[in-house]
Amino acid sequence: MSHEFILPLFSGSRSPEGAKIALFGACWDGTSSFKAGSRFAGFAVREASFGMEEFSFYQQESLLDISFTDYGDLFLPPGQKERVLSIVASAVGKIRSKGQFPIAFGGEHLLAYPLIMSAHEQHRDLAVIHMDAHADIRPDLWGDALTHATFLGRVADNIGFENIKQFGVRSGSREEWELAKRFDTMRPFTISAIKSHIDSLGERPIYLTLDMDVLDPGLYPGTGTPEPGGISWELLIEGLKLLRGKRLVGMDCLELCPHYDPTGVSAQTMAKTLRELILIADSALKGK
Ligand SMILES: [Mn+2]
Repeated sequence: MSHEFILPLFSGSRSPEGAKIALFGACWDGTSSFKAGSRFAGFAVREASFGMEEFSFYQQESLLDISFTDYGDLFLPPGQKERVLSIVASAVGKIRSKGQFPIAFGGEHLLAYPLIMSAHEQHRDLAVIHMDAHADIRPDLWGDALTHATFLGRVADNIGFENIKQFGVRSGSREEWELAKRFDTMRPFTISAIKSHIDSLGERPIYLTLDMDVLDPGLYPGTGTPEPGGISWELLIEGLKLLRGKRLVGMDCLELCPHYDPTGVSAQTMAKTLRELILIADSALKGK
């Protein structure tokens, strides 16, 4: 690699067409119910990636050995929810049609809806793993059925609650609690719970949707709906590593509002989580 010009690690500088893994920013915050600002996540993560070492101590692998690219951020106009959802659906569809493994990052969790539906189009027996502080299965929020607090309920409308498991959830409405109990969707964020669920899926295709607010807000304050009592970084990474070599077919890593964390640690944390996710995606593609 040339050292004459510095670029962020996630710079889009690697040849996009030949890459096996495609990163892209999906940064929009139109239905954020509390503190908006995740539309700025893409720039913050790329800036943070300037300061990131490409080698992972956790997985003993280097990003420099992985075939990945960063397409940059999708243009998602503020407001215009329906248009934004269709832009995300179309973009991820194109990435899938090139045979690339999509990893979306950045904005509010509603954007996972078209991302998961696109995976489901290709893989009808899809299983969804949801890591989040929030249940996100409300029938509606303030009269709107399609928001960042309801998106997983809409996924369930399409694929069934029986194909969804949630880890780390610690906040929601009474209605969500009852739905989660009725369909048995929630598990604690522990290594044994995640492992036993993944083992139970066998060879089924898996989509991982990761809301970074699953972390404790003391570690990750740069998010729109911080929720005390979250997990540690070490536990997140150990939990994610259980997906190595499994039949993953897509991932997202969402809900960074960089401006609420002036230290920049939250953006660093998302960048480093993406490093780990890229390595996990690569191991999934290799099946080991
Ligand atoms: Mn959340």
